[in-house]
Amino acid sequence: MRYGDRFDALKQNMVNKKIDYVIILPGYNFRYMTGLNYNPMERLSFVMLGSGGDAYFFLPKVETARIEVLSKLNIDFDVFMWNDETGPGKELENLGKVFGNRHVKIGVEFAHFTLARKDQIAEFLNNAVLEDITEVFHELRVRKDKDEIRQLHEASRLSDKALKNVIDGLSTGISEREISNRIKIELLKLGSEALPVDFKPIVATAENSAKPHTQSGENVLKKGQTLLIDTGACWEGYAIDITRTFLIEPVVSELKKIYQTVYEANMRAIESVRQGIEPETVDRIARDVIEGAGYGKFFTHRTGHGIGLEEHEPPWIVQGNKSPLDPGMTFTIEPGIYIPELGGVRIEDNVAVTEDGYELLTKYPKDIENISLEL
Ligand SMILES: [Mn+2]
Repeated sequence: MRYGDRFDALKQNMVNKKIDYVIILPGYNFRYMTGLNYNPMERLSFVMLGSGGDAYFFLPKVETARIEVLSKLNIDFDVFMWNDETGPGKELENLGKVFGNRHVKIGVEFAHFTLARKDQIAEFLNNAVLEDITEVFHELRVRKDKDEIRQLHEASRLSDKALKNVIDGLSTGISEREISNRIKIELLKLGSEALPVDFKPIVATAENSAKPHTQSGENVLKKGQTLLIDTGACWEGYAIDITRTFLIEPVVSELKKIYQTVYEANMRAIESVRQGIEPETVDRIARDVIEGAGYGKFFTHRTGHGIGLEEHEPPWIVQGNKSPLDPGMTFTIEPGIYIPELGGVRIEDNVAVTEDGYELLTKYPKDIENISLEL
């Protein structure tokens, strides 16, 4: 049912933008439209939708089982299948008869539609003009429905459990990389989908935690340090993005002051979330707290980004973004202070805008008592 709705919404958008067809390659937009999650690698595979409501799945024969899933979507479609012996050429030619020599405008996702793909189907494209539809999909996906919010809640539950299990088993002398591996193992044991991006989990101690997107390495956990963990489970394609910074006692008082400042920035920004507010205002609220404490120049990134299938997606919680927040939008609030030589603190939560305010998706405790560890 909801997939049919998504097809209708896309169709409407295509009509408005005078796009005749879209071609969607396997990836998160393909998954959003069909629920199918697979990687055909070099084999040419896509769905093509017409603004008149016609749909075509172009698949290698080895993916025949996908048809069964597609047939439950409540959408009408034709299937074009090719096999490894003959290659996709002949079937592509057959599909091309749908628009023939007409000068059609075809929407593709420029970020995924490589020049190699374009070359592969150059003859099929014939007189077509290609247009980027990245924004069209961002627009379709930015307001999450009830099911999507539910997937995020489930991903959050798994994230919290994995984080707790790892923290409970922590001791000094363990390397960042080992902590990172333990989190991955816990997440997978709990049934999380394989993480969609390989930069997570970020586990960083001491000076390393002062680099917002650092790599986990050989540094071992010691008393007096910060331990920053940025991770998140993935459920049905929807990934949570949570960061907690732990203080390995005893720590110098400046680290506690920094922690409390980031905590306050995080809380104030979250509490400001409601429909109609501009993202740049939310960013400003977090920034004001940090600037007020004298750490402004150490908060070196935007306050947040949207979460969902793509993990970093609109809405961007950043200065200059004046597009008001709407119910269903989900994003991170992740202020941080990063001081070279001393360490960094980031506290990242995920929120969903609701009709009457916001809903906090990440529940892991973040008050200073709970994140101060005696190891
Ligand atoms: Mn993030």
